[in-house]
Amino acid sequence: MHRPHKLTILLLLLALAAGTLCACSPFDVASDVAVTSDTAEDLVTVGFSQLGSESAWRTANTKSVQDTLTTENGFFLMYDNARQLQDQQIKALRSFISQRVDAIVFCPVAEDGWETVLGEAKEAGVPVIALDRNIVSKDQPLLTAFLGEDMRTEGVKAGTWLEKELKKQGREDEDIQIAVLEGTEGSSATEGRSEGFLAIASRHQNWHFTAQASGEFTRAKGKEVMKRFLSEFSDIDVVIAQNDDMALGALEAIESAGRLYDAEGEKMILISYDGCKEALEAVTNGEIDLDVECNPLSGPKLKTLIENILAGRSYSAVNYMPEKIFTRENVDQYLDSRMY
Ligand code: GYE
Repeated sequence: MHRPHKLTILLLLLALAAGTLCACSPFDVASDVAVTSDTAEDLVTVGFSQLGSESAWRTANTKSVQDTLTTENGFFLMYDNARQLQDQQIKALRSFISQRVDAIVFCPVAEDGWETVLGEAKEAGVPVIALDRNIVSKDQPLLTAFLGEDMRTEGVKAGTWLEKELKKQGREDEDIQIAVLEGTEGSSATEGRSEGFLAIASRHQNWHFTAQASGEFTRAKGKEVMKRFLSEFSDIDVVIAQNDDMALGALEAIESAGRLYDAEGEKMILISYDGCKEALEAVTNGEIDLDVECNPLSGPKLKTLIENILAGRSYSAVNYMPEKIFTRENVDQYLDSRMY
């Protein structure tokens, strides 16, 4: 592997050991490991640009990568948190390229806008993996590989479940008012889930999208937007929150407005995505009716993918994480072992 970046690692590690590393360094590096020049030579350097820390899901995803790409496993991980700013992600990617890392991993905050920087990575011969979210299809050839979740299929699962649930309740011909708390605008998570759900909704003339707004994948914003929906619309049958944090925020707003049940005692149907522990508890309680899993534990698959790419072994360019759905019927068997 290229000498200059190994030298960079070595200098970073020596600086850490001497306690002289500048606190304004853009990257977090593990500080509790003693690495000698010999081992530094053997480590695979990976630049990881995480898009932010907006949700429990995101925290679990970051942890999975950090717990897997460790020095014990042969990696030197450079981590940057972009705090939802695409410009910051682009800056981090450029920095990784100039440090000649062996591979770049990034979770794209938005689908579009990567063409130039990915072209630079290609030019420099640095393989790039998009993790979790994807980028627009025209730019996908600039990626070495994608490893993430099938957001469109997640949306289809939500729509299909709602179809069955309404039938079960004998409401398949009723007018159904749906409120949607969308995620980050322009992200593949938002686009894919909306598109997948819409594919099913388009079969039902009686499903109406009463309210739709972004809750930015955060609990606080989910609560705020739901509060507004409740004050503007007296009749909401179904709430779809495109992640658990927004669902939990929305639930707080719904419960404090006393609107979980309507005058006829009919429960508002709540659908969420992710499957984090706190939301699964709300599934057990019967507050959330469906949670479509989005699997953040991609670290181990990512490790294998990077190893295959760098060793010149065959690998698949598109890789999806396995995902389930959770309802009151099956949630108990998963709750105890849920780590996030
Ligand atoms: O659902 C949400 C997160 O991109 C799949 O982003 C991910 C989404 C996830 O912040 O909680």
